[in-house]
Parts: sequence; structure tokens; C-alpha cells
Amino acid sequence: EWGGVVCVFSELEKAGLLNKTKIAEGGRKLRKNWNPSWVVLVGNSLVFFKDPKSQTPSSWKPGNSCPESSVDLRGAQLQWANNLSSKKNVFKLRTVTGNEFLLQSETDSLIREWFNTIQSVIDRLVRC
Ligand code: I3P
Repeated sequence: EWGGVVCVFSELEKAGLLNKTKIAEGGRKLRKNWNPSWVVLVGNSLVFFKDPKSQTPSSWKPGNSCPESSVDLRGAQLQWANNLSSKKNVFKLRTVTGNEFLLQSETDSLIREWFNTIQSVIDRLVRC
């Protein structure tokens, strides 16, 4: 069972609901399309899942969920980006491949936690 393998080799750092839009793909700008996304930080990846209505922290299992996409955090850059949106509490995640995402939450403390946790994973990956 892959779920078990994932649990053995990587640490589930954080999971929760954020608003997400992709704004660039390989450096090419995309039109914004904000949607709620179930976001899971596991190992060196940020994984996005669709249909957050059926996903709660206690019921989430890697084995019975379908990831929409995932982001390798090695070499990624994180920055606050309130200038890039009319929404509050927005940060931008840029991957080495030039994909850019905005992530947002109405809850100040929650978005700060996400920012700090993702940044600590990025920092850790620099050293290994
Ligand atoms: C966009 C939509 C986005 C908005 C974006 C608009 O319009 O309203 O929510 O981003 O602003 O262009 P449309 O639905 O017609 O694509 P924010 O909510 O982040 O402000 P932008 O073009 O200034 O990025």
C-alpha cells in the first residue's frame, strides 16, 4: 500500500484548506482562476487536491485521494504578494521550473503558519 510507504519515508508536515490560483506555467503568465484547494505538505512536496468538501484532516489518506498536482519545494521561492491580488493574506510560491502559485487564506494566523512551514522546508532542502 503506497499510503504506508509514504508514511514511512516522509513526514506529513501540514494539511489544510487554502485558496489557490496558478499564475504562471514555465515562466508564462496564466489567467488567474482562484479555487479552494486541499493542500498537503509532505516531505519535499506540496500536493494539491481537488474537491476539498470531501477532505478533512482526519479522513485524508494518500491512498484514497486523487492529487490534482504537486510542487517540488527544492529550490522554490516564497514571498508575500499582497501587491499581486485584491485579496488579503496572499503569498507567491515559485518553483525552479517557473511555475507560480498564489495561496491565500482569510485567516491571518493560518496563512502565516503555512508561509513559515513551507519556508522551513525550503530552507531545510537547501542543506541536503
Ligand atoms: C480576475 C478575477 C480575479 C482577480 C483578477 C481578475 O478576473 O477577478 O479574482 O484576482 O485580478 O483579473 P476574471 O475572473 O475576469 O479573470 P484577485 O482576486 O487576486 O484580485 P488581476 O487581473 O488584478 O490579477
